[in-house]
Amino acid sequence: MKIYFAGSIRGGRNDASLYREIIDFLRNFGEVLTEHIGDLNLTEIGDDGPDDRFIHDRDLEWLQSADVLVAEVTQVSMGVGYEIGRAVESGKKVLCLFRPGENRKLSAMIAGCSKIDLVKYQSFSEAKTIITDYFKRNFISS
Ligand code: 6K6
Repeated sequence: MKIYFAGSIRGGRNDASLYREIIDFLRNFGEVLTEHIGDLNLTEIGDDGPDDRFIHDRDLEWLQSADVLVAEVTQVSMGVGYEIGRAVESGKKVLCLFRPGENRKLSAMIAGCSKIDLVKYQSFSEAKTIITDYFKRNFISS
C-alpha cells in the first residue's frame, strides 16, 4: 500500500507537527511516499532544495504511483488543492481531513466534490480513528 500524504508547504507551516503525527500514524497502513511534509525543518520559504520543475514532476510521479491520497486541508495550500484535483482525475481514492474553525471555510471545490471522502475532525486522536476506519472500509478485507 502506497500512501501519498499532502499538506501545506508554501501555503504555511502552522500545522507541520500535526502532519508529522499523521504521517507517523499512516505508516501503520503502508509506505508514506511524502514523509518530508512532516519535516519540522522544512519552512515555507526554504528554497535551497531542488527546483520547482523537479519537485512538481517528482511529486506527480509519486502521486501516480500511490494507492491513496490523504490530505490535511485545513491550512489553505494551492499545491495541496492541485494534488487533490490531479488525484481525482486519475481515479485515485482521496481522503481529506479538515478541522473546521471560526473564519475557516473549506473551498467548495473540495467540499463539493463527490469523488472525495471529506471528514471533519478536531484532534489528532479523532484523526487516528477516522484514518483507521477509512483504511478498514476501503482496503482491508475482513
Ligand atoms: C520547500 C520549501 C519551500 O518550498 C519547498 C518546495 N518543496 C517541496 N517539496 C516537496 N513537495 C512539495 C514541495 N512544494 C510543494 N510540494 C507538494 O505540494 C507537497 O506534496 C505538498 O502536499 C504540496 C504543498 O503545496 P504548497 O503550495 O503549500 O507548497
